Amino acid sequence: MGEVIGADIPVLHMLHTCPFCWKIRSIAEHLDIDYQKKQVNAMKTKKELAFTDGWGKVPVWTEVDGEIVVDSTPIMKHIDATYNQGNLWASDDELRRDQWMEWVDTKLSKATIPILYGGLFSALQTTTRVSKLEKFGFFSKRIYAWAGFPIMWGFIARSRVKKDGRKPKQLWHDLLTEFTNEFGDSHFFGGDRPDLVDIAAFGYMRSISPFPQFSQLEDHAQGMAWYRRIEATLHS
Ligand SMILES: N[C@@H](CCC(=O)N[C@@H](CS)C(=O)NCC(=O)O)C(=O)O
Repeated sequence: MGEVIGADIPVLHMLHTCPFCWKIRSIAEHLDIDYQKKQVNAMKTKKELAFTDGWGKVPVWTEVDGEIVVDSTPIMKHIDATYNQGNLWASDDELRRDQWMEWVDTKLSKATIPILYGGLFSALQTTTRVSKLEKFGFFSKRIYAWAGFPIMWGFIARSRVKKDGRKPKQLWHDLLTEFTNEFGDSHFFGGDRPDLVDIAAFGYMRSISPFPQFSQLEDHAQGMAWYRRIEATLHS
């Protein structure tokens, strides 16, 4: 979309409930970056993101000079390098950082769908909430909330749950335990301060926060203590 070129602050094309977009919103709030959010129509992502040359997914970050950056982790690294001298990505132990970044992007990203859509009631509750939070046309909003989508998502989520063998809540609790145990007594994965791995992990977890299922994560004491510490660093 040509309209974003020439904006005087960077633009984030996003969906409100997209976990990858919450990573970008979180790093931008952590670094206190002034940017504009453009919520795309959930039924027309390909069309509204035609300017990305076939990428077609959110998040998309567009700089003031028109530079377009896609894919959430590369966008986070770009933002850190451009606005923060790369301090969040810098590490004394790059192997550990890279392994855990990969862990976050595979394990945590895959855990979001089962908790939101893993049961039929959950799927219905989630799609109804999504239809309120996202931009849709009048009719597609209703179709999205009540027709095929809960069933389709429920089906995808249930096959993931079945494959994993654990209940979605247990999966999240195990992942939060594994992640927070990795840095033991430190406040963050990054040590005294959150680094890019912390903020990416936080972004995935935060994407559950608009939904009632978040309460299932709130009783993981160690995970929530870490989550609240990161939340306290955000400028919103
Ligand atoms: N690897 C990408 C994944 C982005 C992604 O899958 N975004 C979804 C929304 S949560 C999307 O835009 N899907 C639209 C589509 O695939 O058509 C990232 O980390 O940014």
